[in-house]
Amino acid sequence: MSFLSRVRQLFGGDQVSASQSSPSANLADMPAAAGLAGVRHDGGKPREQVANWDTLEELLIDAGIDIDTTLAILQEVHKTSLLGRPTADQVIERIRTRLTSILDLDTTLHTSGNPAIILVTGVNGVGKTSSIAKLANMLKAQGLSVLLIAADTFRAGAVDQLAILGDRVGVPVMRSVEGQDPSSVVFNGLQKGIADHVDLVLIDTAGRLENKKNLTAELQKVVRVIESKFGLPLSECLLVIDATTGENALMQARAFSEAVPVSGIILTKVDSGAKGGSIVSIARELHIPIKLVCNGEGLESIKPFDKDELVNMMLLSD
Ligand SMILES: Nc1nc2c(ncn2[C@@H]2O[C@H](COP(=O)(O)OP(=O)(O)O)[C@@H](O)[C@H]2O)c(=O)[nH]1
Ligand SMILES: [Mg+2]
Repeated sequence: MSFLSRVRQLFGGDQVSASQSSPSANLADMPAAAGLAGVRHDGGKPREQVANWDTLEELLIDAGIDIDTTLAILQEVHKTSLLGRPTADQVIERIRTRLTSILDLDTTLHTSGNPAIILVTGVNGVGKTSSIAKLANMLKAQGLSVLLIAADTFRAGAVDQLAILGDRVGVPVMRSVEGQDPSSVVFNGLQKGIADHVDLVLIDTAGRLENKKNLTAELQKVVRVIESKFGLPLSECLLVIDATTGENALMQARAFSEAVPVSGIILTKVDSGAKGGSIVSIARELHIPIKLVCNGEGLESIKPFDKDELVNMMLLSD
């Protein structure tokens, strides 16, 4: 059932008050969440209505939004609802407005440079390598010449995977061997990219966050090589987040943005039915915009981020 339908159940339609409409009278038996104690002004309100706010809190958390962000959203929604009982549509509109404003960040993808350099990071399995192929395909269709650099030298098969995808897209790949220092692959790749006058270089990296210290050092060395050996700025440092990841996504975003200057997010697997609410937490806490969204396995399944579409996905999808 969608978020909207659940809220309709809780708060009723336009004309109906919360206590009359709620089919789940036993909601009143639910314990009030301690966390909202400082937020609520429940004095004199029916217990069911209090419970409705608790359930609303659970719905937001179920959608992947962290507790702090959930409380901040509810605080605002609740504040503006003190006069009279809000209807479901009013509650949804307030949540929609709040989510949209949190996601309202600059989503421009920077693709110009000499060459433009886009570093792609993220933990294993989130979709870095496939997103790079999709992005290369998209940028090639825009008339840009692209070189891929296979700097995930940690995982066996990672280089072959990128090479196969590069072939499919029709763009060259700077290969590496397993265990090679990623920054040396990037060095070789950039030399080739500059010599060949490519417009844009996309760099694939390893993502074993469980060995955070090494990964951080490795990524920082890659950035140093680009900036100091070539005097080139990073056009983008994109972090790939899997929409099916819950609260852990915020931890991933914190860890990577401590290591490298993350400029945007590629949100993958939105076709999986996940609500992707974790992205709201990331936007609110770290102000990192989503720049691209992937919704399938095909090369074409990448598109620029649209905040209204994502908010609809969170509120309207089952
Ligand atoms: N359904 C779906 N699958 C995806 C999407 N993006 C990546 N995948 C799949 O996720 C798996 C891991 O992707 P990969 O690019 O190898 O992740 P990496 O380890 O971060 O490089 C692969 O099976 C991809 O096909 C997406 O947007 N939708
Ligand atoms: Mg990969």
